[in-house]
Amino acid sequence: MLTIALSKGRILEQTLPLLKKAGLKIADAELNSRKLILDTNLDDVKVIVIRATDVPVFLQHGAADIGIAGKDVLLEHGANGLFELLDLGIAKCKLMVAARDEGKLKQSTLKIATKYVNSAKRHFEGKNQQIEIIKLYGAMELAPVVGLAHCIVDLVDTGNTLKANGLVPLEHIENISTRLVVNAASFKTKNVQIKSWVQAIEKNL
Ligand code: PRT
Ligand code: MG
Repeated sequence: MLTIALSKGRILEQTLPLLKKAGLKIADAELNSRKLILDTNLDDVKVIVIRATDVPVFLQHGAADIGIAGKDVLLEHGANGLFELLDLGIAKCKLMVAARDEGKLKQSTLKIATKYVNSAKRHFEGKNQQIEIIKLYGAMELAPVVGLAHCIVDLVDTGNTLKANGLVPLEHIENISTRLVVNAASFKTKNVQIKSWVQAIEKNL
């Protein structure tokens, strides 16, 4: 049995067609049900659809063999004991520092609102900048506007959300896309099965 953990939300929508091309189909009735473990057209493959941030956790504990998640989530989690096998090239964006203007970054202690605490720390430690992190779970763009933080670290795609809130992208941290990762132990014990899936997906990218 092979268990594949998918990130729900925007990544899921773009992942399903890739799986379908590789021969793995999930019926709409399954997707629209409230079931957490979904049957597929293959007896030996099941799919779980969970929050993106939970995907590396399930994999690390061996509760799933293959996972699909954003590089942002994997970087933030650390992804120890996981192998990244494929870049699916979907849900692309950039992890960036943004503020109302460049001057806002010139602080002895820079206040940063973000859900990417570890990635933000790594970025600013590399620049020897003293920081204070304010952990948020969403609507990061609001923080500089209401004076909660000097800047944010967040994902940027078109830049429209920043613009709509009077913010500008200032520093690039990482290019982000969706990755296929595997649990290292599964990769040993289910090597043939995993490799054939990875090749089937890769062939159709
Ligand atoms: O709801 P939950 O908290 O579980 O997660 P979520 O809302 O973050 O999930 P979802 O479905 O939005 O998917 C998130 C994943 O998609 C991320 O982990 C990335 O890997 C990927 N991704 C790609 C993005 C974006 N592009 C993106 N633009 N995730 C979020 N955004 C947001 C960004 O945070 C900002 O608010 O879109 C806004 C910016 O978009 P632009 O186009 O206005 O710049
Ligand atoms: Mg969401």
